[in-house]
Amino acid sequence: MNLEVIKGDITKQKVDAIVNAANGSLMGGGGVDGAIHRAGGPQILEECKEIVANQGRCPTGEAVITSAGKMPAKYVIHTVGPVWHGGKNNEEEKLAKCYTNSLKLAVQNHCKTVAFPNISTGVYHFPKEKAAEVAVTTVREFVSKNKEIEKVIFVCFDEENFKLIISLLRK
Ligand code: AR6
Repeated sequence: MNLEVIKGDITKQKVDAIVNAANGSLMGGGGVDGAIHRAGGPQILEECKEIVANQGRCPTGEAVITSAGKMPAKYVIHTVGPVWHGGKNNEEEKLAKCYTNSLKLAVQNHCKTVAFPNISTGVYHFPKEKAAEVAVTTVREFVSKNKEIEKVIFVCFDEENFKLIISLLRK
């Protein structure tokens, strides 16, 4: 099985790339974004500033890559999840794009192991059950077609997401 789930802190993962649930400014924030910038140190923000200077804000569903500073991972892939507005604004499609575009960037940078947080399920209020379905379905489809990715770990910070992802991975 190349899909795994753990309960824990994504900043501690020894993988090629960890994914950050960022916002379009790429200037940091709370939640997992804050934890990643704190653990990685100022280098990550410097690289984000350079990206914004070159290409502007990161649109929802897209992803960019920086180094991981002081964390054990090699890279941070910053993706911008959709804010939940009731489900009629293509939120599911946008969330799926976060997973696909992050994995595409991982492949382009020769990453074999990738860890994801539960994108959009914090302050962006995406319903956790729907978000877990999108995450598992999208990642499963991608890894079945892209053999370069050897392992994807869903790193859940809360019990509810952990249980949802486990039950979907068992199916
Ligand atoms: N490791 C893994 N998961 C974590 C960690 C951690 N250290 N800390 C929190 N989570 P959120 P969003 C989980 O709010 O909803 C930021 O301010 C958390 O339990 O971090 O995509 C950005 O700058 C939740 O399940 O991200 C944006 O403005 C999940 O990470 C905005 O929040 C996502 O929660 C993005 O909102």
